[in-house]
Amino acid sequence: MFKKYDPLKGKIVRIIDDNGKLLKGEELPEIDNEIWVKAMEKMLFARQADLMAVSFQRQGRMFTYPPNLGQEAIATAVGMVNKEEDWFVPAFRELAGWLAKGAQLHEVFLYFKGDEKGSKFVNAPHLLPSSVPIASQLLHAAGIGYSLKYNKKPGVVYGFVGDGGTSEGDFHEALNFAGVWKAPVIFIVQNNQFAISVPRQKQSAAESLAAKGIGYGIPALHVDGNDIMAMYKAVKFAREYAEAGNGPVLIEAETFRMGAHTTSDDPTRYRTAEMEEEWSKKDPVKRLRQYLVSQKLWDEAHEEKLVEEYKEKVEFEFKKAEELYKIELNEIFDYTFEELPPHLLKQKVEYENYLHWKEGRK
Ligand SMILES: Cc1ncc(C[n+]2csc(CCOP(=O)(O)OP(=O)(O)O)c2C)c(N)n1
Repeated sequence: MFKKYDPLKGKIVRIIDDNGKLLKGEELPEIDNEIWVKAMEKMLFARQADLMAVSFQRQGRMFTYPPNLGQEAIATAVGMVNKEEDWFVPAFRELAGWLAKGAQLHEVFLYFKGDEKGSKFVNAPHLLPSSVPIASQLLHAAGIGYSLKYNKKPGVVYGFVGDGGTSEGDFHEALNFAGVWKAPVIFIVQNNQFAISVPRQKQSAAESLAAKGIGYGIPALHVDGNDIMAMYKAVKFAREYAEAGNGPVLIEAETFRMGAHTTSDDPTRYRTAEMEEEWSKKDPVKRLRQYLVSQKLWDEAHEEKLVEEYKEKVEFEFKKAEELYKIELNEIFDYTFEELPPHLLKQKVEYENYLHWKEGRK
């Protein structure tokens, strides 16, 4: 596969076109069509949860949130390939993957409400919390991979990063370490064309981000990240390669963030409506939908019914997060200093007084 799709020769892994049709010279992965139906359901659920997360934030019920809209195929494909013993090391824009790994949606909401309990993932022991310091998570991914190898344990690690993250020192250190030690890590670069407002062309002079892997002796694939079949094929291949003891793989998944960077960002200030329009034709959900419709496995009425069910489920999970969201005043002050310095003690007393005053007004 590395030969057929050599990124240094400008090759990109792509199986279906923008209308969900099999491309000439390509073959569908050998899996039952029903599995694509399941994948479609997973992508749709993640999309619904994501859209509603943005609206909860707009209602003032949650803090800053990074929308996944348009990127769902990548983490969904990883979820399809994932095995229980594998480790998932996220950045912060891989909701479908966290859910595939066993995260409960209310935990995700709790995290974005600022409650640390949301990072515990009680049913997902091999899922790390979101990582906001860009690319720092990849060092953890490399370390976990090395540990699996050293302790002769099964499984691989999926380490996520964005295009901007590939300019960070941590990215290079992690790749160097994983390459030298042949750690079973699959580095997944979600190239969504922008790092906040910085476009991909200004991010790096490298012809592809996949090429950065090759620089470290890590074989790489450049994949159409909006083609779930291509992503599935690439991740499955990479998993087998890494698990067989051959070392890491880097996958550059070419995609587009259709929403804002976060709910605090306004993308109209740095990208054009034409660009958004162009990429909307490549929407991963649309493409799989078109494939499934052509196979008579999907129709509009079924999708509408599912979306209604998903809306209720997301609402239920969000209410659960709201009920669980209880932060005691002490928790804000307790964990940094053994003894609270006077200026913080003053703030704490002031805030306690404010809370008493507020209580008295009820
Ligand atoms: C070390 C570090 N520097 C800067 C930031 C501020 N920051 C948050 S997101 C972001 C851009 C990340 O872009 P990219 O890696 O392409 O991922 P994307 O957000 O597009 O998924 C930056 C610079 C940060 N969180 N951490």
